[in-house]
Amino acid sequence: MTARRAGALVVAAVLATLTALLGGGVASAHSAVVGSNPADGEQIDAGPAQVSVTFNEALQTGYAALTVVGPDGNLWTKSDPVVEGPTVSADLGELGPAGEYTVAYRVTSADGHPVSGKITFTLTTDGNGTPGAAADGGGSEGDSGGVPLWPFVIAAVVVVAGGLWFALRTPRGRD
Ligand SMILES: [Cu+2]
Repeated sequence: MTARRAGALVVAAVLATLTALLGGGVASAHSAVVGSNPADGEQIDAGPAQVSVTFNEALQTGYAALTVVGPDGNLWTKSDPVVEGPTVSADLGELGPAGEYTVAYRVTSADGHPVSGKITFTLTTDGNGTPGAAADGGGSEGDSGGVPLWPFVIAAVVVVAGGLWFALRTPRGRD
């Protein structure tokens, strides 16, 4: 009887914690992307002088990253990223082989949280640009940016399962 009650309390506490964690992750006001050049999914026949991603509010200037990786696996941005107001940009210029290019960005929101993501565009005509280094050698990991949530979720699920087991294993009909 007390064992079952303790188990129920554990389940309730863990559910409350999980709700707070998930709610906090979803409801916060990170800066959001409102546009880019090239636009996501755009088909272009030549690379623009600069690649840029624009957010809904001014960004913090620290820890920005912006890379363009081509279908050849090489880095095509020609400068470090520059943050100006709501926009992060980098020099691009003439591109190389036709195909899909991936723009990966990582910036620091006005609220201090990192925001990262990817945009792709397609180059329809081969260019004569010179690529940079191979992308997978550089420091641009394809991570999701924010604090990973899944370890907390897995831990919480394990604890909930344990609490349920604890609650349900109490012999019935012996109150
Ligand atoms: Cu935030």
